[in-house]
Amino acid sequence: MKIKLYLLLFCLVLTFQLKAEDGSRLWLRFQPRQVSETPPFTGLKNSSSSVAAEEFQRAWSEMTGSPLTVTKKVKNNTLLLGTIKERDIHRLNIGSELLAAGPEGYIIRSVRRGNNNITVVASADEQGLLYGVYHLLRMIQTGQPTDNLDITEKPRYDIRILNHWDNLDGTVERGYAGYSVWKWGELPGTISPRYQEYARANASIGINATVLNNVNATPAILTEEYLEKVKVIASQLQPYHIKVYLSINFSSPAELGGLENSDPLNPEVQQWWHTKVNEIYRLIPDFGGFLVKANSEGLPGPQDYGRSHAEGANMLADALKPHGGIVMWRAFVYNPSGEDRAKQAYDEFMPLEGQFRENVIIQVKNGPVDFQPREPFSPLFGSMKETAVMPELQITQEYLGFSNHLVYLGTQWKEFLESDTYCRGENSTVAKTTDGTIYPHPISAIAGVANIGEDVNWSGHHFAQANWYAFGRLAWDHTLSADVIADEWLRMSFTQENGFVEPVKEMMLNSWETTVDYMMPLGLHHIFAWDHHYGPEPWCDIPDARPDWLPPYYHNASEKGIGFDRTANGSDAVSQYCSPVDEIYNNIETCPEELLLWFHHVPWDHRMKNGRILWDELSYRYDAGVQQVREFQKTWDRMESFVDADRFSHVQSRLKIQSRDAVWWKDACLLYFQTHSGRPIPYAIERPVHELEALKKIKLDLKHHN
Ligand code: GCW
Repeated sequence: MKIKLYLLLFCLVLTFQLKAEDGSRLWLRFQPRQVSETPPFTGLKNSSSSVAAEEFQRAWSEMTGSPLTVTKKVKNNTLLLGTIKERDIHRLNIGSELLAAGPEGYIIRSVRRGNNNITVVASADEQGLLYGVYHLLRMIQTGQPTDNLDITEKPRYDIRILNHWDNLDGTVERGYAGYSVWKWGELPGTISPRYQEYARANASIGINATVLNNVNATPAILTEEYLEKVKVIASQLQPYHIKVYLSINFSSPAELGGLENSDPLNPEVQQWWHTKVNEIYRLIPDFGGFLVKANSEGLPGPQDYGRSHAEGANMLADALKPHGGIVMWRAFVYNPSGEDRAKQAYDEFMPLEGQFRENVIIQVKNGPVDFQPREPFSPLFGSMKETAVMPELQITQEYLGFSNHLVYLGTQWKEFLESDTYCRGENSTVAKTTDGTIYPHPISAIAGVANIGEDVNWSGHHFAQANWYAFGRLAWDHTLSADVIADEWLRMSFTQENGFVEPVKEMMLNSWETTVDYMMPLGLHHIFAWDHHYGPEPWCDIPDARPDWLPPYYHNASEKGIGFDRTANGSDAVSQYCSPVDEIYNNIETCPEELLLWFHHVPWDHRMKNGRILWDELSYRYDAGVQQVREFQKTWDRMESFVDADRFSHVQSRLKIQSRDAVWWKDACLLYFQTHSGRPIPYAIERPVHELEALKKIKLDLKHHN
């Protein structure tokens, strides 16, 4: 008897612990345990969108094991889904509120009708209804009460868009989750079930647009053959209100159309684009528009013909305008000109402000250089007023340990979005200067470079899913805290047990600063290994290479000190910021220490605020990063009983890599910079375990991951 009981218990424990999870469902896991004893709903009355109703019903049956049937009459605990036209919703007197919330906004309200409690999810349009349903589901999934609701929501940015850097041969530039999700070879005939899964996941976090192909675009994407394929993907995403955009190659008229050139002022070129755009809209009536990387890193652009970025962008905008399409024109431009790379985008684009058409939006990376572990915000934010500007964030971890390191980016993005540009006085945050609050423009948008690939778990590292999730949530509402978003994601993706959520959330919230510490503390930047951007190579010096692609350009280490002098005495990049930000950065006493070596060349014995000299502080920071990753390992190992075995060991083994890499970074940087500082590594911290010469020999062949 006893043995049987043990066996039974053993089996129960086993089934609970070993239920394998591969991460493929992302945060859309509707756990049976998450529904309270009395189900809040007994029926669903649906007045319009079938997708919203289907999504709710699907989740409901996963949670309860029984279907939520559509009822004709509103009874107790009915969920009522409807757009503004629905008579029932009209009677609730929420028509004007719904109109104010716009087509993507929604209201969720608990109301009493006679003896019945009903929950209403209402919107002016079907899109909002779908978002409202996901909101309600999220509340159920995260264990929040749903019996007394009064919620009104609408998105902060109009366009919330993913940028895929996916090539037509199936590789993904800077992608670390396998090959592309887009199966160009199989399309248009074969439709991967993943397209719909992708659409659901994005819609559930409010993402409403996607650029399918790499900004390093080939003209081939605009051939009839490829447009037919794009059409099929678009049709899969459309029910979830996700618009498709394409990256274009500026030389397409010459390369594809056989024209003499691709000069934007050439009438034949203009005509070519008009015809091409008409062709696209015939196939895909809700097509969004173009994303353009031009005259950047060797790609063609209007400057090849002596024309400006504005002339190039406007030509495309004119072709798209009759269809309601837009141009997202990237400001990521820099040349080996002798001018500080960090200044070049601003120098190039500020003189053009106001010259762009209304359906052009300038897409600006968060920082002035290139998605470094930490950068100040780009000075184009706040300064550019006449032309709409949209932030570009990098979800894929090109410079943050690929899919090996656990780095939650919600904290990084919040720091950026809340940075105060002061361009319209205090509280002109990056978020407010781009979401339409301070500078109203016909469109507002925010982009994230996707970390999605064909890996079963979509993003390579299970925790990298949190960055996809966080991007969507912040694009919807940038006032949400990084903490709240991490909390939601953990509860939906793993479990609601606080014993798990609290320590793991703390780990997530610390993870970005930790990575900055072991990679590039105190404002150091771009000291990565040549080309692949994974490991450290601060010594890297390749003869004939562009100096602005080499680490010494950025760290300037010598026996005198370290850092890039961007003050008024140096490159004067500080002057691109509005007052008083320019003065704050310019002055070594007021410059935030987190950005010290970004803006200043600092002597090794400079006194930091905590009393340490710079060299010692740098050493302590690197070491703190290493120690912190070890803490993450301890935290995670304690979580074993809360997590299925597959995901547990996956994350555990990646934390081991992260831990080893952190030591690698620390040793490489400290041993190398020590050759300049000539000072001992403070004796209180852990000693290096590598030889500098051995580290210099490491050459990773990571080309295929790019
Ligand atoms: O950071 C650099 C990347 C390139 C990328 C480029 C860009 C798509 O290393 O891989 O190209 O930025 O953003 O255009």
